[in-house]
Amino acid sequence: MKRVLAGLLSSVMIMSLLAGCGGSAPQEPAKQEPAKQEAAKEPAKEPAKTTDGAKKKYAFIFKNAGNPYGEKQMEGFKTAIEELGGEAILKAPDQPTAEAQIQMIEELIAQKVAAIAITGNDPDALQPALKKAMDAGIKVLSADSAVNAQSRMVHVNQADPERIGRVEVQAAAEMIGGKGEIAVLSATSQATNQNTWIEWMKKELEDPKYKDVKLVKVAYGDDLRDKSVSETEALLKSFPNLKAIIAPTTVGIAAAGKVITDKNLKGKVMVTGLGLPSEMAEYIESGVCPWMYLWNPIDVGYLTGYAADALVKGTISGKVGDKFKAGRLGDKEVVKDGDGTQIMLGDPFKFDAKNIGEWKKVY
Ligand code: RAM
Repeated sequence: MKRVLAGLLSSVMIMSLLAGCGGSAPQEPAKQEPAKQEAAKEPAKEPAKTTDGAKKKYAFIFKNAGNPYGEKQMEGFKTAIEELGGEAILKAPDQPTAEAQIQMIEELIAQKVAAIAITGNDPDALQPALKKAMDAGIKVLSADSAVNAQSRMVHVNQADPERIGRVEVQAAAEMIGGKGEIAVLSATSQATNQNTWIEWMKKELEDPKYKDVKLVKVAYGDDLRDKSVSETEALLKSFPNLKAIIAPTTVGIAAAGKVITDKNLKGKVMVTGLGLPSEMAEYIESGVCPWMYLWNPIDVGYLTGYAADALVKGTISGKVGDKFKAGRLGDKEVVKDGDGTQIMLGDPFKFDAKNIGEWKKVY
């Protein structure tokens, strides 16, 4: 069942997203690269072994420990690496800082891993450490939250950031009847993924149809549960007329859901954003969060594992047009991303009272 649902995700998500948004469907379908003639390359047959016969090591560093979303991503990465015959090393610092990640990168360089995949806590601060890793022959890629183009060979992106940002504003505006104060509860102030989505939220808000919607604050809960709770409480205190909170982080949205529930503010302050179905089901079922979005974090990790292996085996180098087979996710292609390159997983998927019962069992 789990696998069937996970597999169904990519095929049903565009339909559901478009069908489920009522009058406020996302602006544009994601731009698909046209199909190319050349077929994707099969991963090399030989298992991921070093010359002395030991399994090659593939590392994944998440933002910080204790985040169930990060655990799902790392679970997908591990599955992929084990399917490929390698050894997965999963790491996450206690605090979501670049400094803590730099220390881990240094350790992994000393361990002579074959690849480092990282969900970056800062777009630029990791550059010296990641360049050092690449100079040592380690294949480096980012996933979920990008590092700058000079610090990586390719980025694994969950979905189009423009769609992610715009759809969250559309949801909040619809929930509050197009009028009132809204706030964003984000992760850390340096997180590349959240900051990019927030930029797109602000662009969406420039549309005159949102003239009565006012973004009063962007708060940062740092993807820490307690801080996200206290930041939600502070928002409610500072903005007594607040009508909605958009949390583009699974930790933030779950904290906001809890605070709004505990304070009996259901229906008065709406919660939406990006949430993990298993953590948000109770708030979606109760109506505190009428609907929210996400992608499959297990698949983000799984795709990252296959991309890391394709870099290690030389099937891809991270340049536009490179193709590879990503296990059960099928053929994937490297596309442009600003001055760097990326591999796209899919589209954001809408979770609401109708489908949350199924999805909460999956991730
Ligand atoms: C949190 C993390 C992660 C982000 C999700 C939506 O778990 O910040 O990076 O992708 O939320």
